[in-house]
Amino acid sequence: MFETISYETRGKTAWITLNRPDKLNAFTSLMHREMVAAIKEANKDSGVRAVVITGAGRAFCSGQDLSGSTDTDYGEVLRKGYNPMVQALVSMEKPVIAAVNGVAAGAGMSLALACDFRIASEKASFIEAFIHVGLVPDSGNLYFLPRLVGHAKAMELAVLGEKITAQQAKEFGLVTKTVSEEEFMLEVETFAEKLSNMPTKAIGLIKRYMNKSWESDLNEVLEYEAQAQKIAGESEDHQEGLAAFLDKRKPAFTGK
Ligand code: T3D
Repeated sequence: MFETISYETRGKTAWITLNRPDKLNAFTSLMHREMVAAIKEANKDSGVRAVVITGAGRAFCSGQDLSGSTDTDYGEVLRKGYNPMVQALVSMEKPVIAAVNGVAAGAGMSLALACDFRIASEKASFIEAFIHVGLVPDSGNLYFLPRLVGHAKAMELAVLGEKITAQQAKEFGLVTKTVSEEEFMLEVETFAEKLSNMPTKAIGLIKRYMNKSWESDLNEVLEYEAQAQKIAGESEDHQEGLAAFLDKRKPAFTGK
């Protein structure tokens, strides 16, 4: 179905794997289009309640393919390629995990930052590679990075472009957890399964309004919370959560 990525569902989780291992999964315009199609597919499939994005081979993603591009207007590359991908990820009201199996460089790091959670293999590393080719961080990197690590650290990473280890990324608050190479996939599967059994609607609402909160004042956020709680309060999962609490049993959420 896809040339540059693979897409499969396992249980309630959709797995999107960047699949150009000989180029360390570098982005091409086809990969942008395929990513958007895969994200939309996961979004519209009501059986999918968590999404994992990872890389084939030893890398997560090395950013823009520097070997084959004939595009000279990078603004258009971003508007047509990267930006729709980031927007599709952020607007998907399901949890998205970046399973960072290896190096995440340039726009590959941006892709990881645009996900809701990052689990890093001990072998993973992160590099704001843009500066080394005279470019600026893109694909939401300037938005997400300072929000995740704070302004000072974001400036340091973006301007100096030094590679950081998974452990450093954990210390800076970039990743949820780091896991040994041997346990990495099992840990990602377990984490995705946990998320996929949670109240998906409520997670989607948290994601929607937490993102909006960055551009809002307190009164707006208070109103967003009221709107979100009205929707969550009318969900089947809320009823199930209440019933399970009263019955002293584990809830069986369906995502509805
Ligand atoms: O349209 C636009 O350009 C604007 C948008 C820009 C967004 C961006 O992402 S700009 C930043 C682009 N990415 C980079 O600058 C990263 C370039 N790659 C590296 O710095 C290093 O490869 C890594 C730090 C990612 C990994 O280093 P290492 O030592 O583990 O591997 P390597 O030996 O450098 O790479 C292995 C192979 O992958 C090698 O090919 P070969 O020699 O075995 O045939 C290398 O050329 C290839 N490769 C790695 N990254 C890319 C790539 N090929 C094409 N594009 C790449 N980005």
